[in-house]
Amino acid sequence: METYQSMPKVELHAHLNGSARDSTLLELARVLGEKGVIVFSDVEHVIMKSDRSLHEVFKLFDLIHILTTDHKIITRITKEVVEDFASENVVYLELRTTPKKNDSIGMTKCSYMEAVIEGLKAVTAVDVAFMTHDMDAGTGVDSVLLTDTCNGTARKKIYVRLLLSIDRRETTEAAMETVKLALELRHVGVVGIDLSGNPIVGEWTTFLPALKFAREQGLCITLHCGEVPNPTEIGSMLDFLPQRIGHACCFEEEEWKKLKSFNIPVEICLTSNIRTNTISSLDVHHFADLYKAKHPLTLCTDDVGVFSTSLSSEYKIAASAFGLGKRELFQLARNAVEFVFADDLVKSDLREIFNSAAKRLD
Ligand code: 6MZ
Repeated sequence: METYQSMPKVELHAHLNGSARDSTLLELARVLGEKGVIVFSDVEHVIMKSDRSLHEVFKLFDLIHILTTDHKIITRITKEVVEDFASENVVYLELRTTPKKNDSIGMTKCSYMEAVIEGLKAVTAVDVAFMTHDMDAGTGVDSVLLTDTCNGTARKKIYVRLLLSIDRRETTEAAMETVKLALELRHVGVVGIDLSGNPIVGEWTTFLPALKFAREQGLCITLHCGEVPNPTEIGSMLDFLPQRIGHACCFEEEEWKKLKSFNIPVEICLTSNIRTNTISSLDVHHFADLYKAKHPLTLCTDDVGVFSTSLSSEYKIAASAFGLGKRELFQLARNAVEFVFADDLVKSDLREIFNSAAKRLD
């Protein structure tokens, strides 16, 4: 495990609220239990349950959203999630979250995102580079090296970029509002749009106008694609030519052909796919075929908290399930740099980070 922990890694598919620590969720549940808003013992059981169907996962998200409905809590969770990823040597994190509106507590999609950005600023354990002008204002490559050896103390650094998620329950107007917000927040590291949420809810055509607009305006797009069998939707999503897709579990022959011919990178979430029974076992997971075909792919966590995993664990699982060695996994992590939504300056810095790490690889 140490091998995978110490290796620099790139995380491109992590949902903010799904990555919250269990300990934080339990603490929040206890407080709401004391206030009589929820029954703590019922909630504790749901949070600690380890095996969940895809349907149960979305019920859990509804519960998590009850626990995290507060600006201060969003800030805290963001801070903790970034610290957790940085502590396992994730050098670039693309964190996605669904901006939420809640009139009863004066939360708008914009104030929700401000709370997320506060969380990025609140991180003290590591240096966080998230403003898009960090590079211009900084000293180039030196400003983002993995460690800063001034005063003899090594400080970790992590790049964070944000994706705003459109929930499949949303209307065209709500999706458009999210895209407009993303455009306003580009200077604080918002680089793209994700389409996620319960895959059996909503129609592709509802989100298409907002996604098209996002693309016209220069935002990058990643789509949750093929979490359930739905050939028509999968075909339309691939024809849209998103920069990346997540999961790609329930593809048929035709769809694999299309994916490969379009060369769209896939965000692979092994533990999530197995825990939700979207894929029956790692022996039949599409990672093996895509890897063999040299199709662009990247290992990701999806929801570290919900699925009790970490990016290092995902690497370890891939190593043992698919018989890959340390060098192959290092190369897999390194390849992910080419699929990040951040600009070329960030990419070239990340390449540098991997180049120096490669020299230390024995
Ligand atoms: C689809 C998922 C997901 O946005 O509140 N989400 N959507 N498939 C998945 N795989 C199992 N995991 C998470 O984070 C939680 C939200 O992310 C989406 C769901 O919409 C969930 O409500 P945020 O930070």
